[in-house]
Amino acid sequence: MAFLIEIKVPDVGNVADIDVVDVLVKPGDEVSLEQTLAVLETDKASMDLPSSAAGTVQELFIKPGDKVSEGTLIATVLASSEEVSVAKPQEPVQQAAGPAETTVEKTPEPASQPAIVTSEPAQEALSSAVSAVAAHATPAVRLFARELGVDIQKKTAGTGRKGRIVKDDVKNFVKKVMVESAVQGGSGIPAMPAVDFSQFGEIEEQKLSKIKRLTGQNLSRVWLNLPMVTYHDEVDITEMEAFRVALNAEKSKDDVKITGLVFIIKALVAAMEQFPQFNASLSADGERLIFKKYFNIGIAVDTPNGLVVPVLRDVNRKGVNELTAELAEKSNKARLGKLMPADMQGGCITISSLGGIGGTAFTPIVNAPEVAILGVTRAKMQPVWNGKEFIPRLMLPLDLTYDHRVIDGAEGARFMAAVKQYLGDIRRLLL
Ligand code: CAO
Repeated sequence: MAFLIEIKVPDVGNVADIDVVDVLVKPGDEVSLEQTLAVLETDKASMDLPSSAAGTVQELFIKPGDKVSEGTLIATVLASSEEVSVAKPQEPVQQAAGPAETTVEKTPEPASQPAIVTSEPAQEALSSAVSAVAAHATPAVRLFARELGVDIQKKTAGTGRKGRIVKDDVKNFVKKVMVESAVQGGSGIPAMPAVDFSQFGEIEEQKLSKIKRLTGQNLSRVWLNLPMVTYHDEVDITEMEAFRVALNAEKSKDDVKITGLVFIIKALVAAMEQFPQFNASLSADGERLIFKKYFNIGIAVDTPNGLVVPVLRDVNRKGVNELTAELAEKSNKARLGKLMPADMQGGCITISSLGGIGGTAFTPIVNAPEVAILGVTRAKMQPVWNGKEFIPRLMLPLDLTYDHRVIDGAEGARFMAAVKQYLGDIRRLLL
C-alpha cells in the first residue's frame, strides 16, 4: 500500500520568509529518508531540508528564489507503507545552540579547521573559491567571502555577535594573506609563535633599527624565493699579499691603505666579464635573463645600525687606487649613516667580507635580484704541498652563493676557478 506524504517546512524558530537557495530533487526522483530536498537560507543561517519519507517525489511546490515559512508545503512523496517514517516533525540536520544560530551544512564538516583556512599558500587560499556554506555568517557575508575566494569554514568564531563571522573578518583575513604573501612570497609558512621570555628570567626589549627590519624582511624574502647553493674554495694569495704590502709601503702615512678586498673586487669583475650569466638578473616572471653590460659591485658594510650595501660603480674602468679611495669613502659614509639611496642601488654582485674579523667559511645570502654573492673570510698561513715539500702559503677562503635557477653547479665551480686564477696571479687582470 502506498501513501502520499506531504513534506513541509518544520519549526525553524519563528523565522518567516526564508529564502529557498537550492532545490536538489525533481518529480520522479527516488529519495531516501533524511535525504536533503532543498537548501534554505535565512539572514542568520543556512539549513538543509531533509525528507521525512523514502519514496518517489510526486510534486514539487518550491523553486530557488521562493520564500517559505514554517508549514509551507515543499513536496509530496509517494511512499510504500514500510518506507514511511514515523510521523515526527522534520528537523534540520544539525542545530547550533540557539535557533538564531541554527546551521545545517551541505558540505562535510571539517574536523577542527580554523575559521579561515590559512594552511595553503596564500595565493591558493585566495584563488580557491569555495562553494561551501559557512556557519555563523550571513548569506551576504558568505557571498562576499566567496567573491574574494575566501573559504570560511564552520565551527569558528568571528568578531560579530555570538562569534559570527562578519564582513570585516573576511576583509582582515584577505589583508593578512596579502601581507604574508608579500613577505613570504606565498609560501604560507606559519608565523613563529610569540614567546613570553620573562617567564624564564629578566629581559629587556629593544626596538630594531629600520635598517635591520628592512634587511630582515628582504633576507627572508630572498631565503624563501631563491634556491641557493654555496660553493666553498680557497685561493693562494701569497703573491698578491706581497704586492699589496709593497704598494702600501710606498704610500705616505696619511694615504688610505690598500686592503685585499680591492683586489678581490677586481678579480670578481674580471670573472664576471668571462661569465656573463653572473652579471645578470632573472626577470620577475622568471622567463628571461637580463644581462648587464655595466659592472657595479655591492660591498656589505657592517654599521652600528645594521648591514648596508653601498655600490661601487663601473669597477671594470677603475684602478686599484681609485677603488681603494672609493671603498674607504663609501664604507665611512655607511658607518656614519650618510649613504643616499642612490649609493646603494644598481649592484650586479655583492661581496660580503668578514676577513677583518675572522672565520673559515660561511654561507652568505644572495642580494637578489643579483644572482650571486661572494663571501670572504680570514686568510691564514697554511702548509701547502708543492709536489716535493710543504711550503707556507697565505690561503684565502672564498664562499660563492648563487641562485641555482640561473647558475648551474659546474658554472659556479668554473666561475670560482676564474676568480681564483685572477687572485692567484693578479698580473692576469691586465690581460
Ligand atoms: N684575511 C685576513 N685579513 C683581512 C682580511 C682577510 N680576508 N680582510 C681584511 N683583513 C684585514 C685587513 O687587511 C685589515 O688589516 P690591517 O688593520 O692590518 O690593515 C683588517 O683586516 C681590517 O680590514 P677591514 O675589514 O677594515 O677592511 P676591508 O677592506 O677588508 O673591508 C669592509 C671593508 C667595509 C667590507 C669591512 O670593514 C666590513 O664592514 N666587513 C663586514 C661585512 C659584513 O658584515 N658582512 C656580513 C654580511 S652577511 O652576509
